[in-house]
Amino acid sequence: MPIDILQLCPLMPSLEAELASRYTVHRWFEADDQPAFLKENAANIRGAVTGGHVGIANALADVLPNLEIVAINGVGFDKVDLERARKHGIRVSNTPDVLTADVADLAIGLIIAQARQMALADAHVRTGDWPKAELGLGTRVSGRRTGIFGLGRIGKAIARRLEGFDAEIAYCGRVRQDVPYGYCATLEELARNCDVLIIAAAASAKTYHAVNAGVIDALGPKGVLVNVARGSLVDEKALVTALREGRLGGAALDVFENEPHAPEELFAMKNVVFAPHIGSATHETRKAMADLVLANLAAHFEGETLPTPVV
Ligand code: 8YV
Repeated sequence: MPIDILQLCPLMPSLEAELASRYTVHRWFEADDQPAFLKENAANIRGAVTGGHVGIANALADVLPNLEIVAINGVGFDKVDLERARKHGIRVSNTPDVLTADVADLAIGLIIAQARQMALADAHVRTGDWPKAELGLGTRVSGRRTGIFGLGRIGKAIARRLEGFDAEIAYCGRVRQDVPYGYCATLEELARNCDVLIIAAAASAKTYHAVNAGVIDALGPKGVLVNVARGSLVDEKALVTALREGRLGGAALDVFENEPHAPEELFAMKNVVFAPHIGSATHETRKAMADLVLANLAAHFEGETLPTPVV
């Protein structure tokens, strides 16, 4: 008997094809009549595949009585209620490590793009403005004081890359670590002591809106906020207000509170750089993530230990 899997969001075509060859896949995000779908299929669903930014709502998990595993195609598990999963004996897996380098690369790319006005520079050439006027000056990246909030796998990979830019590196995290970087006990202290603040911490109830108006003001009118973690870590309203009032120097954002929507108030600001949540979006990494999703599902249904378990 093929195993029924619920797919909660679009996935890379090759992963979708592989899933379809191994399981009976139900595409939840395309179900027109969800109540009717559940009536017919809910009892058969034994696995769910979802994105890190999508997770699974408790309201849905509650009506899947035979759900055994939630395989997340991403490292973040903030959209899955782990307590509930533990209570109901549901396994949860994610895709750590394989995306670390890409997310760290993007953080560095965003820092440079914001400081050296890469998007404006590109447009300056394409639109034919170059012969008419010079592009204004940017800001030096090398040697800048850089703060990292969250010195986990991704935070450390960002720090290693920043070493190559002779950056003065400090961090703030759950614990002080044995690393050659400055430690700040609070995020506000970190913000006060850096020019670029990179958010690389996991999203949780504890880190919700960790970057608030106080932190933004501590970063100040010359400071730049870079977020490659989750939108929920930043109070986006406070960020928009600070940028509008010139109380913050700039921002480079890959993640937002209400994806796929970024705050429109920022669209015209030249000191803001955007990316549409592409931290892990390379062929190489998405393939490695897909392999892990498949390996976790296969291990579970064969009664083996999960390669990358969260629960
Ligand atoms: C992806 C992510 O955008 O790893 C995560 O937690 O948010 C990203 O890698 C997403 O999960 C792809 O499904």
